[in-house]
Amino acid sequence: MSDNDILVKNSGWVPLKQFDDGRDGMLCILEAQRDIPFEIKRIYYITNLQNARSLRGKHAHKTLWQAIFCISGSFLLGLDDGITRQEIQVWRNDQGVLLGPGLWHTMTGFSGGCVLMVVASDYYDESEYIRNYDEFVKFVRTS
Ligand code: T46
Repeated sequence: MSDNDILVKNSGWVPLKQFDDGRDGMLCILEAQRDIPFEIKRIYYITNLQNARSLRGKHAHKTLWQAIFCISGSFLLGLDDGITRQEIQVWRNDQGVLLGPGLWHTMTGFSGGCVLMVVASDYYDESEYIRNYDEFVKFVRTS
């Protein structure tokens, strides 16, 4: 087991196909139901993260599957499945992280110029979020 192994449930690394064209740049490709294990219904991205003290996430989803990619820079992804907690440094733009249901996640420690992209299995639905940690613990214990 390496320091980089993802141990929490409903997660894991999502490697992408990449073509390194040297000084002409790097091409990364993401295909639904091939590289991403679900049908993609929504894509969003997060920019203008001011500094390492910026904080996003602090919630879990009841049913949604997502994969998060760090297109530029780096950040720290905190993952908690109600039993196991871990923190992962995400910096490779050809390798995302799967964020499945029942997984409390936080994003912190953003480097300058960090840009995140997320692909999601469904449209935005606030009723599908769990934003309270105690509710999250009850949810994972009963599901
Ligand atoms: C997640 C992490 C990785 C919308 O109206 N539509 C959308 O598709 C999204 C993503 C957000 N919003 C609204 C809802 C809130 O009023 O934008 C506001 C901020 O959303 P949220 O607090 O969920 O943002 P993050 O960056 O903390 O979390 C986002 C995703 O929302 C979330 O699903 O897992 O990125």
